[in-house]
Amino acid sequence: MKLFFLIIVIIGIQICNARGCADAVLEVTTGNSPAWTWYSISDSSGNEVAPAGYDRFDEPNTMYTMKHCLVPGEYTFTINNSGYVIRANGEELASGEYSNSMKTITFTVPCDDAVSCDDSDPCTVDVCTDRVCTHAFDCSLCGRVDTTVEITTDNGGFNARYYIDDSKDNNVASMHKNIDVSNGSFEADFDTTVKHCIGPGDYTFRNIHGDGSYVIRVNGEEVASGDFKDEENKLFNVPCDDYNCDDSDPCTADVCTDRVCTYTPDCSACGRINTSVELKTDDHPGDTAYYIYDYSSKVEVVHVDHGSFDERNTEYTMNYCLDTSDYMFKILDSGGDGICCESGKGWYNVKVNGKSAINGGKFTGYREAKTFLVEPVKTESPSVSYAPITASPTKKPTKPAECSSKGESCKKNADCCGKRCILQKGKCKT
Ligand SMILES: [Ca+2]
Ligand SMILES: [Ca+2]
Repeated sequence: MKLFFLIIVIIGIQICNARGCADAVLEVTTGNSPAWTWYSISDSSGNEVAPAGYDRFDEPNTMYTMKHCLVPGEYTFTINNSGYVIRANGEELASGEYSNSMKTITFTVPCDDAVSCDDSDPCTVDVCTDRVCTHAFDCSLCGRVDTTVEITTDNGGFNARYYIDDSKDNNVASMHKNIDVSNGSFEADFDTTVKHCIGPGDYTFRNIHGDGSYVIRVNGEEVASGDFKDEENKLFNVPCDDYNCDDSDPCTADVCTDRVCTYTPDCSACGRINTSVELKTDDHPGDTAYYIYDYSSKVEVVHVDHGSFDERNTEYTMNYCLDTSDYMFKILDSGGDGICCESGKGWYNVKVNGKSAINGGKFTGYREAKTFLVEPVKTESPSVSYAPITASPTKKPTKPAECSSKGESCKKNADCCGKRCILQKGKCKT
């Protein structure tokens, strides 16, 4: 006679106090080989919200109780080598007898009202109907463009996935489709159309796993298509047309020309000053790094790490919009011999408003640091003589506001009777 010792173990207690979040209780009953028991819960976007890998369960024939906080919606639940019961706020949603193989099912956490259905996505209308949340896309709500992906899969369709990344490699949309194949429906094809709202710009469609094909349409117009292959990358563009170009960067001017967005750096748009770092690499570009920090507050504003440059003896230009202040520019060379001239003739030139502020490249050791001033463009009057420099309230160091007479003391490079104060000893000479 076989004796089953049923011990109840409670792990992973969470307090569900987030808005609309249900107390989901999962009871998992292990079999004779608890080491093989694992489960995973993914939301309708394919994001894993409650994973439990191997080695979590070690008692045979034991019921473990796990708590998770799940917002209303549809979930995919995969479990291996176990029996299970899923409850939300005490109501049983799904259950299954012990099975020594892997099972995948879907279950829905019900909603109470539209508020509990809020998916934080401004492009969807969130409604609770018959206790089920729906999130219908309405791209006009968020000023984005109606983009659909039509997928036709065949035998591999049980695990079709794709991702859409923007030109900065940020993922903006994705789809995972897991079909339950436990009934052996390998021959079943399925077609599906998935809708997204994405902004104008260039995108990469990456599909991973599955067979079949896809068509991407923007406002109903086909922009890309292909076969599902492992790791296929396909570029496509969402035109701007009537939609606003907006890269969320206040320091760029966003313009739609011939249905293509351009984002031109414009530091004046955000009240800052154009500062560029021009740099020519030497024979070891990976050795070079630099950063810029505010000299007074020591706050780092630019950080370009080792490995950011990969082309030898090549000129790079990096543009930044910086606030008026004194800054420290520090360049690093992990080779310890500067970027000139032992191996290649590298250099750097930091420009403020297009004019060189500091430059160099031939330094010994691992680093060189120089300070420079970022200030607004000096306003000059159309007359022949130099006008007093218009100083911003935070500009430093302060420049003399009035012209000094010949022979008087002056600061080097300051205005001095229509010329620049040129003497090292600081006397005006015109
Ligand atoms: Ca929404
Ligand atoms: Ca912008």
